Formats: sequence, structure tokens, C-alpha cells
Amino acid sequence: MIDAYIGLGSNLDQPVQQILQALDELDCVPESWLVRASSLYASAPMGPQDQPDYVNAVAAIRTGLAPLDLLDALQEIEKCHGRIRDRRWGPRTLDLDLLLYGDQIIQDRRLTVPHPGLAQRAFVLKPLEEIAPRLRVPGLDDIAALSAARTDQQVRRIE
Ligand code: A4P
Ligand code: MG
Repeated sequence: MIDAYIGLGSNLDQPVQQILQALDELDCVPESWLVRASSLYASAPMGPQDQPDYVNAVAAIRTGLAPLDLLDALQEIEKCHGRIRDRRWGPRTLDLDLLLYGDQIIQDRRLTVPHPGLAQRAFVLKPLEEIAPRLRVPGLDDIAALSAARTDQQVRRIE
């Protein structure tokens, strides 16, 4: 079994509900269960500004699925949330990113792990720091150090 970390994001159709439902669905992925879930966080959109603010969270799951099978399962969940792939960085009902898969480095046509945006994005680092502060990103630093370098980006914990 491998510990994997999933980034969740939504900014359409009741984002808080989208994220809470997706956390339940992660617990239903085959050969997998939810180990921890962060609080929910709100932030302004990265990329095009003509879209609503985002709600983000990070989940830790324990899984027996191979990385590409896990990606398939995540995309299946996105599809069930009515995700329509439109423009890059555009608004979405649900985005699930595979942030980390154990300590593996993966360079596949369909899958890059660690997720390439991880170290730049406070909306990923903050929730990840909440549930796994001492976790190391392969090839980089530990989460707390990466997060401390991104305090310029405003991310608000939702109560
Ligand atoms: N793919 C490769 N590696 C991965 C991975 N580690 N996890 C491939 C998931 N997918 C991965 O993804 C495109 C392709 O990436 C997939 O088919 C998969 O094979 P996508 O979700 O269709 O494309 P996207 O999400 O529109 O593009 P991208 O670059 O992944 O966008 P991001 O990085 O997900 O950013 N602002 C705030 N505040 N919060 C947000 O959550 N999110 C985005 C989207 C923009 N601005 C945001 C937020
Ligand atoms: Mg994505």
C-alpha cells in the first residue's frame, strides 16, 4: 500500500459541497481509503481572473492502485461532477490532482508526479502542511519549508 496525496479544487456549482462530496468519493476508490482530509481553504484564482474564487483541500489516501489506475479513478470522479474540460486554468466544478504518490517520481505522458505546480501554489501547500507538515517532496524540501516560501499568496481557511 502507498500513501498518496490528492489536491481538490472547485470554483463552480457550490464549491464547498463539491469538495465534501469528492472526499467521500475518494474513500470509495477501489483498493483505497481516505486517511486524512485537510480543512477547506478559499483563495483568488490563479490564472484568468474572470472566474470565481476557489475552494481547495488536500486528502491523504492509502491505496493499492498503480499510479495510472489511480489517475483513471480520479478522472472518473471528476466526470461524475460534471467536469467539462474547457480552457486551461478555467473554472471547474471539480479538479483532482495527484500531488504525491509515495516517494515516487513519475514522468508519463499522462501523469507527472510530484505534481509540477505543487511547490508554487499556496492553495496546495497550506492544506498539505496542515495534514503532513514533515512530509518531504522527492527532489525538493519538506512541506513546511515550501509553504513558508509562499506566504505572499493569500489563502483563507474556511471555518
Ligand atoms: N496530468 C499530468 N500529471 C497529473 C497529475 N499529477 N494529476 C494530466 C492530475 N493530472 C495530471 O489535466 C490535464 C491533464 O493533466 C490530465 O488529463 C492528466 O493526464 P486537467 O485537470 O484536465 O487540466 P487542467 O486542470 O485544466 O490544467 P492544469 O494545468 O492541471 O490546471 P491545474 O494546475 O489543475 O490548475 N486557482 C486557485 N486558487 N485554486 C485552484 O485550485 N486551479 C487551477 C487549475 C487554476 N487556478 C486555480 C486552481
Ligand atoms: Mg488538474
